[in-house]
Amino acid sequence: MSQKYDEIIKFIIIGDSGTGKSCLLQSFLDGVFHEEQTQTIGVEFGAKVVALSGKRIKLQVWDTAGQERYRSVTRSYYRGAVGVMLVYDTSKLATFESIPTWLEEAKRLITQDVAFILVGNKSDVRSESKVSTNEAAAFAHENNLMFLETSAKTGTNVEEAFMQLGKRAIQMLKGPQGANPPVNAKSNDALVLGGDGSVLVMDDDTERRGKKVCSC
Ligand SMILES: Nc1nc2c(ncn2[C@@H]2O[C@H](COP(=O)(O)OP(=O)(O)O)[C@@H](O)[C@H]2O)c(=O)[nH]1
Ligand SMILES: [Mg+2]
Repeated sequence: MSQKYDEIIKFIIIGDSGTGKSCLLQSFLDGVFHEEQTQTIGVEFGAKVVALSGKRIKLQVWDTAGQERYRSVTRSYYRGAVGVMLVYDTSKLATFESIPTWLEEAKRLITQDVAFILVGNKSDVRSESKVSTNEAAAFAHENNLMFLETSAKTGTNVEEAFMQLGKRAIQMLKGPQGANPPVNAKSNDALVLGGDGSVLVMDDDTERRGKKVCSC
């Protein structure tokens, strides 16, 4: 079923395998955490219509669907993205140390303006080797990224992370003087507008694909 919306924008989620990317997407879409997710429930991407800047914005969020395990996230995955969620696991330092590489890769492959949010997921996990919040915040500040710690398990800050990224992306698309607004997509599910003006063609069947991507 397609919901009515004014504009549609593409987000992508990147970061090391096991950081909770698929769970974050699932939690955002459904508002629940699937601890024992079966192999068929995961999605490669999902969409949700949200109210932002007085408009109904369809956030179409792409999940790497396991490609990230082999560091083989394709160029087409990045194409047209106006928002990037960079995810690390707050209880695993190595996943935070990978963030600069993911950021460079995204900047290299996305040629248009794009908004970034750094997300430290699994904030519910108590760990002695927890990634320092201050250090992550400092990295985010230096690199002009927004930053939030989330838990896909409890739902803490999940909605906020997507909404903040949405707000920043919309502001960016509109430009400082409201110039360069995204073309209205009306209620046509077949178009995804990229920040570079590219149009990706979708059909309703691809709206939510049932492949194994989340083991949460
Ligand atoms: N405690 C906790 N576990 C999580 C959270 N998010 C994901 N997980 C678990 O982390 C594992 C990897 O999650 P998944 O979404 O498949 O990671 P992905 O490889 O980045 O897509 C699964 O076992 C999840 O149950 C979270 O916020 N808290
Ligand atoms: Mg996944």
